[in-house]
Amino acid sequence: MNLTELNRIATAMVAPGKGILAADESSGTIKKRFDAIGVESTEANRRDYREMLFRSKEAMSQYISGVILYDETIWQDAKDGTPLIRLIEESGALPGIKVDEGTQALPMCPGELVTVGLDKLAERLKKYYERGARFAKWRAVIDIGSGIPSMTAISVNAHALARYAALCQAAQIVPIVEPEVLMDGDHDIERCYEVTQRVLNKTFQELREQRVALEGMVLKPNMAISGKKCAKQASVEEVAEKTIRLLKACVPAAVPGIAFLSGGQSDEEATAHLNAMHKLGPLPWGLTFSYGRALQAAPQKAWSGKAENVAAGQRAFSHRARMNGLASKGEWQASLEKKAA
Ligand code: 5MM
Repeated sequence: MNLTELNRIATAMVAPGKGILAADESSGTIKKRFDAIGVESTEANRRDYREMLFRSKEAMSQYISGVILYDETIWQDAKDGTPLIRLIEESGALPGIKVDEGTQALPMCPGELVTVGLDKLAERLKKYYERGARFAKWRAVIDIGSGIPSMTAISVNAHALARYAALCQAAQIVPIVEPEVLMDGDHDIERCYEVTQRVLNKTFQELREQRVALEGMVLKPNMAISGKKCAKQASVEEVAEKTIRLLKACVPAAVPGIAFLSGGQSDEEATAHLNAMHKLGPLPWGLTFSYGRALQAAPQKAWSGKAENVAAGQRAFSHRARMNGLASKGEWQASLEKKAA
């Protein structure tokens, strides 16, 4: 393992002004997204959609540091035969790959999930590296509800995240470690804070025990935020203040960067929260976005599966990427959204 190189990649992934595009929707998830815009989820449509994103020059060259791909996409070619992964490399962004194989019910823990995909992971990582992937992603899902999460679910998911991270580093791939505490539910921000704290503490304990080099990884956490159905929604300032307090308490400064998931926040909320956190600096790590929905909802709608809408889709993507790029430096203002509208 070359830790200097892992650290260089991890640092580039969270460079100020840039963030990560999570375009790693599995077949089931992309179908849901396409259903919402009335597009059939065929291999050609998935290719056309992702090709549109990766050929968005402004977004990709100025605001996107890396793209998380799904297995199908990393092997897919653009319409003109160029591998999609080459489009990403040519734009200057780093290609990454989702390597978890989704979740399964956790035995003895009703309503809880464990992420799977460790079997043969070493072999898969080797192939992905040869194809050009320089970082990977594994997502653990922790739900908040009555009596959950259990410490069992937190432990097994943290253990798997650390196993994955160690295998990545051994394969010279930077692991994005994503323990997502879901924002579905009616819990308040304090409960989210308390559960996320337990999850992060356990995750870093496992990472240390399994000898993962913190200098060669990126953390992808949720923010400390009110549940979607909570009657009292915390303000932007409260989310920012609590999230930074939580991360400072749990994430060692050796970690080069933190890149948030958006988790179901609206596009603008996700941008405003990141921006507000940067007002609370200086921060010990790079802090940016690794959004899926909050970067793609607008371009998906603008594109709607029509070739004549490609330019409009690219404009919508570039706008969101620029807004989040500004937020990653604390330079975003709500008025910039209005001007664009
Ligand atoms: C793009 O969504 C990713 C893939 O999800 P599935 O494996 O369920 O298809 C997801 O892992 C994503 O990378 C993160 O959760 C962040 O996405 P959001 O939409 O929460 O920013």
